[in-house]
Amino acid sequence: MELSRRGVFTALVLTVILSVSAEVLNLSEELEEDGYFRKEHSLTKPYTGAGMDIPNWDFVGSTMVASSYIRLTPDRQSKQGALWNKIPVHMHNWEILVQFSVSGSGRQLFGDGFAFWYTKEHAELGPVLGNRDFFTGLGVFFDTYSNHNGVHTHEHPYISAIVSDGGVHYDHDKDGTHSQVAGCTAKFRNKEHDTFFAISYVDRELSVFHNIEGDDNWAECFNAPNIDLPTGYYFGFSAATGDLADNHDIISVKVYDVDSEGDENDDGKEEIDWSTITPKAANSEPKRPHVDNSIGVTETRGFRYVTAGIIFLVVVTAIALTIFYIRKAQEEKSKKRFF
Ligand SMILES: [Ca+2]
Repeated sequence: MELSRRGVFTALVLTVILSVSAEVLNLSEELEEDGYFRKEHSLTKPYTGAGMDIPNWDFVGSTMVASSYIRLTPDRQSKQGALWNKIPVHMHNWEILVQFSVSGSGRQLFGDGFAFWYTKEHAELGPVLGNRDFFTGLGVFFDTYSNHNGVHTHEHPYISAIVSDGGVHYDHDKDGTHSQVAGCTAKFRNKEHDTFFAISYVDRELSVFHNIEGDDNWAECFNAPNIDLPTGYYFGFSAATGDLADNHDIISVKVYDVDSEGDENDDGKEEIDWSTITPKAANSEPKRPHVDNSIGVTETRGFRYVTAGIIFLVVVTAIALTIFYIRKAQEEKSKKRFF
């Protein structure tokens, strides 16, 4: 049975929406039989095997496994936790469907958020929403707290993506938007109903969707073409709290191998070795220096006014002095005439 890319994605969406119905269980089984569902990269209840381990998954930091969720951080300050798939991903085209939950007691202030990863590195805690900085690969950020105290270009919570070859520093004070591929605002926190996101990477096109309103509607957050991601990297999730906190939970992960038209190209073209390409996004925002918020837009504008004022004073003084000396010279001349 052959499914088109869109068909597979529709199937995934249906799987989530109607996950309890027998019909969809059949669909899941069908996908699995056809080799589309990748069990080794997926995570469903019950999580643990015979012991406390989760088969194929590592968890580090504050991560705690409960019976119905995996909590990356509790609603407490200064925590970092992560959950990583142990098996490198050898599919070039994939789709991932994640049920998640972000909740906490904070009404106005909460943070910091969680991230999805597809990176070369694996299970290293750090400052980027619980993961290491200078990562190699893809990071999709679900950032609940705005660190950017200056002029806002978007509201939080904010979903954004960064593709890095290992040389991009995540600028936390700018919420990482300095180097983002694209992003969108999504109010996914403290929902009574189930919340989901889906990421599709097919034919070098990266798409992020969310389903957070409890009405079974999937919304496209963004779609970005010309994204290079090699095979052989790892899927992972991480989260962090700081002065502000939240529970960041992963409930289920479903990964699908997606057949693409590109894969079926048998017209004699040289085959690309996807394992050796460098992660790259053609349209990401160019690297630019960090500007500290203390010299924000207002101060910069103020500085410009002062500079303009000084130039104006210098010019006016020069004109006044010129007029003064011309007048003085004329007076001297007329005096000479009288005496
Ligand atoms: Ca932030």
